[in-house]
Amino acid sequence: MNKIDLYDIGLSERFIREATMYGDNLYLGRVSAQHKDIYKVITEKGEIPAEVSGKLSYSASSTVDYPAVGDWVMVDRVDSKSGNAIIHHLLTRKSCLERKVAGAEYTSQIIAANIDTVFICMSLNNDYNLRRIERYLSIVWESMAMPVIALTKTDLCNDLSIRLREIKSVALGVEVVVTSSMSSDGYTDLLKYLRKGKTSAFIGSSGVGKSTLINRLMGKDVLSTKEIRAADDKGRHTTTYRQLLVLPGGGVVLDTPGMRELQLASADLSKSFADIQELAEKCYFRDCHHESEPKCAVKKAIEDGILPPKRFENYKKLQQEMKCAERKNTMTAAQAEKLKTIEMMGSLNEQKKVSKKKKR
Ligand SMILES: Nc1nc2c(ncn2[C@@H]2O[C@H](COP(=O)(O)OP(=O)(O)O)[C@@H](O)[C@H]2O)c(=O)[nH]1
Ligand SMILES: [Mg+2]
Ligand SMILES: [Zn+2]
Repeated sequence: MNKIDLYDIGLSERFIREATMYGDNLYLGRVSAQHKDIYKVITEKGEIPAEVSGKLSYSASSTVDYPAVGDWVMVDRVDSKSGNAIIHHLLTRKSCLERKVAGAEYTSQIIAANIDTVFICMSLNNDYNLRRIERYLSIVWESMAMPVIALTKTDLCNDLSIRLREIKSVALGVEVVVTSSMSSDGYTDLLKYLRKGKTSAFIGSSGVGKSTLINRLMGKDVLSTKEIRAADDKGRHTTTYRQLLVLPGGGVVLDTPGMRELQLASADLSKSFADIQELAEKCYFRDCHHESEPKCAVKKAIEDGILPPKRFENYKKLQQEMKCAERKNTMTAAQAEKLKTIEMMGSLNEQKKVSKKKKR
């Protein structure tokens, strides 16, 4: 096996500096896949299976404290000759794409860590939805990665210029690329974001063509496409397997299969709705809810036809969702804290009992 240059797959000085804190007996690696408790980690000697140490697992208070795909970690070996490697430490994430797990009370899940560019994929036929773009943008801005909108299936759209104008009006200051799998150069606009050492993630509804795009970039079919068919959408999310792939032309990409609607774990509306936030500063009341307050600049903009009402409704909806998610997040932290205290008290009592017994 050739030696892998970890810089090619996203390593930077920042991680190396942090790694030196952990001494000489551990090695740097990047999580490339996860399957339940077993991870795959790319080290300088290749991709190896790994699991987290008991200590890391014990100190984790929620799922976000566990390694996720894209994470840089410290492992105890670089090859798998002697069984699974042990992941001892998780290095600080520079970006982190998070979502709320559908149906779960308050669990959020890391979709991917240390991503530079997130391609928000949307097809120009069935999946086209401006409100969804606003949602995805709010999530990606929060992640600290750079969003780029990748429109797919351009071949199935005959009013591209209208669509582009609509999208640009909701995706303020975000770059938009158009792609099609029907022409051989239909994905070349993505290439400028995919350089050696850069990591990109593809997110978007099932069936929009994420895997197809990645296969084109890889130059071969590494991902199965057409997993989900319109006619029987449900129950066909066979793969929920996320993996980092190293592109032949440099750069690392991550497919995110099997995701339904992306629910907010946290979001940053200040960039995705910069226009509304700017208007709000002109409201008469500082804490204006833009409902029935007098001299509301947001309501006025809607009346004047400057701000589309649907955009404003979506803003309110996402804001509400964010509040709920935040409430639930703080609840978890508080509960986890309480649980720890109870456990600690329990073990203290045990210790006391033991020492009392000893005295007698
Ligand atoms: N017409 C057309 N079909 C496409 C395009 N991209 C993908 N498809 C088709 O859309 C279906 C779903 O694609 P897939 O890559 O599996 O979507 P994913 O679920 O986002 O990974 C497949 O049948 C693809 O062949 C495109 O640009 N144009
Ligand atoms: Mg796919
Ligand atoms: Zn107002």
